Amino acid sequence: PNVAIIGVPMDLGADRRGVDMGPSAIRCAGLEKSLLNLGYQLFDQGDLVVRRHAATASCPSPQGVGSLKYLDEIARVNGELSVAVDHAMQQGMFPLVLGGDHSIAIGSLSGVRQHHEEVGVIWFDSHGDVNTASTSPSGNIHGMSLAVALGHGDPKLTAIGGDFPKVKPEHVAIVGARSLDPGEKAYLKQRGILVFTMHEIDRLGMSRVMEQAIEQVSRGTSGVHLSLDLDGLDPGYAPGVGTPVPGGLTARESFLAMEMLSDAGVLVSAEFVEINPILDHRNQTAKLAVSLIASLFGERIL
Ligand code: DIR
Ligand code: MN
Ligand code: MN
Ligand code: MN
Repeated sequence: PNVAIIGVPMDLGADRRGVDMGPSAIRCAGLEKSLLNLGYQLFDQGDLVVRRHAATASCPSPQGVGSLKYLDEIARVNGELSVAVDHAMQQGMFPLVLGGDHSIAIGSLSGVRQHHEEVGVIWFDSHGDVNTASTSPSGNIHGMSLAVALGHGDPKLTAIGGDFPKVKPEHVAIVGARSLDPGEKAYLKQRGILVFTMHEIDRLGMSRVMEQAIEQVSRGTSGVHLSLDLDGLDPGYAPGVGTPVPGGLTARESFLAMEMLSDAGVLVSAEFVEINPILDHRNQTAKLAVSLIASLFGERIL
């Protein structure tokens, strides 16, 4: 089993510097060693290039403007990511994408879609990321990427890798939601998307939630993509994220989710996003991400 690592130092989708250092933080936390120990062969493709003109390269960057901030560069990078994921899968490798902000799910899912006509998605996040330009309170594209994958958004984004929806609503499960904008609630209800908010996780427990989530995204699909936003975890465990939301998943619940997903044997690709090392304590969040990745790739306690 070969793993292709693709780093995407994207921060334009969150309009906040620091999350561009995510791929380095995850590598520094020992990703390679931990996957090698599990018997995988790694092909680290390095990082895609994210172009920043002088103004957005400064720190803090001046606030972007408009309802789709930095649209053109985000579209360009996601086009490249789609191709990189496509190529990795063509070579029989499992693409492991390191963010970067969550706008990169657009390219990841577009790439996976080239190999799986019906792709399931576990969207692990405190947010829904189903805003569009008209519902977004921020104009930040990282809050729109799931909607784009479902076919709703600016054509420059929805057309990446082909002008069709990359995912169907019935093949998606959101896990960990606790911060949804009004337009997102309407969007999710209208399309009947399966959302396990913190309420369901508390009532049912993560075990039953993941059973149901995996069942939903596996039915009628040939592969499942995990899109894991570290802010799905409680900020007590994952403080190094740009938009922390209290009342989140514990490390234990998150490990169980990874183990169950791994045991299901349906996963074809994954991404870990939104780690911001300059908001972190001693790279704690990236280290947690590496442990979660290890569980996802089969590491067990005994
Ligand atoms: C908010 C925040 N819903 C927005 N979204 C975030 O700006 O659209 N997603 N942080 O991960
Ligand atoms: Mn997100
Ligand atoms: Mn989030
Ligand atoms: Mn179907």
